[in-house]
Amino acid sequence: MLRLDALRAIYPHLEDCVVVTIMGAVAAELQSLGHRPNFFYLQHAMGLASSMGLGIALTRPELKVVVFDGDGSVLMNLGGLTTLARYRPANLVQVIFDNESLLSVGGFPTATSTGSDLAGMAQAAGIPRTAMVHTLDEFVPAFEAALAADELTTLVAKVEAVGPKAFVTDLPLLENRFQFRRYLKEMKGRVSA
Ligand SMILES: Cc1ncc(C[n+]2csc(CCOP(=O)(O)OP(=O)(O)O)c2C)c(N)n1
Repeated sequence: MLRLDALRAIYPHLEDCVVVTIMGAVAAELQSLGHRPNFFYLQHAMGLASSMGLGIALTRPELKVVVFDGDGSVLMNLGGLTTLARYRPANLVQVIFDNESLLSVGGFPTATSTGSDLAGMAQAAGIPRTAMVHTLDEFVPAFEAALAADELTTLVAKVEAVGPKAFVTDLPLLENRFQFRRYLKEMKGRVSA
């Protein structure tokens, strides 16, 4: 499965979610499908996308939060899984695109390439819904079920180690930050009105 195909298949569902991604390839791929003000691409802070998603999910329970993570990022901060499990926000779905490599910095293999099982780790950390999928046909229903579940989910999607040719963006980091913040603020007004 290609991550870009997986993102394209679920893209329509993301319109009504708050989306936080890790940096690099996945951010570039999501942007290539069309940026939205409810998408935030967390730069530099590798391993902390789930922590940012957790903060939003806990403080804004009326919103559905989707985190797009990577195997290297999650492995860099395995405590992120236990913290998610501890607070267990029902409105958060973490998708870990596991390409068994640090693709964005050259493709060095990660520990999932030698058998470490991130879905198993998430389950052992106490995350109530976990799954691992290998094909697009498995991924789409699994993601839709996670969105509908109303229970914290970590979905590991095995993908090929293939990314975009370049990570060029015309969306400056600060613009993304201010736009995203405004989106969260405006949504608050809309929900409580
Ligand atoms: C603390 C820290 N260490 C290293 C980096 C450099 N870096 C940026 S992206 C990346 C690889 C991310 O790997 P993964 O989460 O598996 O995603 P992929 O690139 O494979 O999509 C690395 C090592 C960083 N940004 N921050």
